[in-house]
Amino acid sequence: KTEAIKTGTGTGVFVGSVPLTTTQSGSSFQLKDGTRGGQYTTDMGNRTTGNGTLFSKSSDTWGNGQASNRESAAVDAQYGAAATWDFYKNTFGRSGIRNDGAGAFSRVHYDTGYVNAFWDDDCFCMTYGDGDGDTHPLTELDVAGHEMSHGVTSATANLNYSGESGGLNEATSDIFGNAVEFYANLPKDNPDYLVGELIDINGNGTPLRYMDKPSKDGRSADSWYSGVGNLDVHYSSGVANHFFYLLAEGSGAKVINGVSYNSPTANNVTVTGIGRDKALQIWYKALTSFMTSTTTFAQARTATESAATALYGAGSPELIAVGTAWAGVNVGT
Ligand code: ASN
Ligand code: ZN
Repeated sequence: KTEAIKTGTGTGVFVGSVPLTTTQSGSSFQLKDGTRGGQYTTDMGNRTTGNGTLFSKSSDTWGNGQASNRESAAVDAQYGAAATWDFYKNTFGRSGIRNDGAGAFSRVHYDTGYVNAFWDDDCFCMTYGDGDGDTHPLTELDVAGHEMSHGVTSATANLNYSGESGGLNEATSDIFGNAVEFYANLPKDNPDYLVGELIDINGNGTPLRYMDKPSKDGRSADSWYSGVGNLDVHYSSGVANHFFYLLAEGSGAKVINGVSYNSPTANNVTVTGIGRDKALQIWYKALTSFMTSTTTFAQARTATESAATALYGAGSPELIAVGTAWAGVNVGT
């Protein structure tokens, strides 16, 4: 059959109405993107094995915004993979998760009542559950960016997923996941420093994590202490999430896109932010050039200082801000 690259329209649960790059194959359309490494989305049919069935139909209009329509979560997933691709390409010049031009596929409707989403290096694929009661898919953009960034970490620093390096691994995913949300800048998913604020995983409308003050979730660390590496990696991540927020936005109270933040610091430090764009360049350079599988928070400070020196110069205000932000989370003071 003749294949052609098309532009369809989708309405996701969380992304709202968005354009999607699709494939026409003969008389049918597929949720497959020939412009970004062939990324596609499949329906797992609530199974946990196999790779599901490619979304395919006779028109190029997908989903209706309701979770009960099986295409809606697929629209979110397909858009999330595209936005993540574009974010890495246009921000860092990275071509796909492994920087080899290969696209990752996404699997939706995994299992029943599955309240998680995960990246898997082996299938080179993304998987989403439908959440509690199969009515709350985990397909928000910052989750998509978070999970696929686990693939980027695997392909680069390969931070071990336990202890302090595990916290850095998780923080890397939160940092880049939220950056994908800022990159896409969708009216229906206001960019913020909250993780998973739309998926209502707690059932009371609160986000999963807060980067300005990680302890707002009741469990995450705001700053480093001896033994922070014994926390679950989703809570020790707070140290580096908080560092990143401070570096980008600075300490104290701030309103960004209508969301109020108030970021405290350790050691009575005042941090002046250098902006999200520079903070992202520093984190990416540190991850891809200076961190290793066993990097600790103290070594992450050195890695980001090396990155800031390489990018902005010795004695640059950016380098000084990196040190101040780490001091604000009690690392290396
Ligand atoms: N959603 C989880 C995460 O990315 C999956 C896991 O436990 N790795 O952190
Ligand atoms: Zn994660």
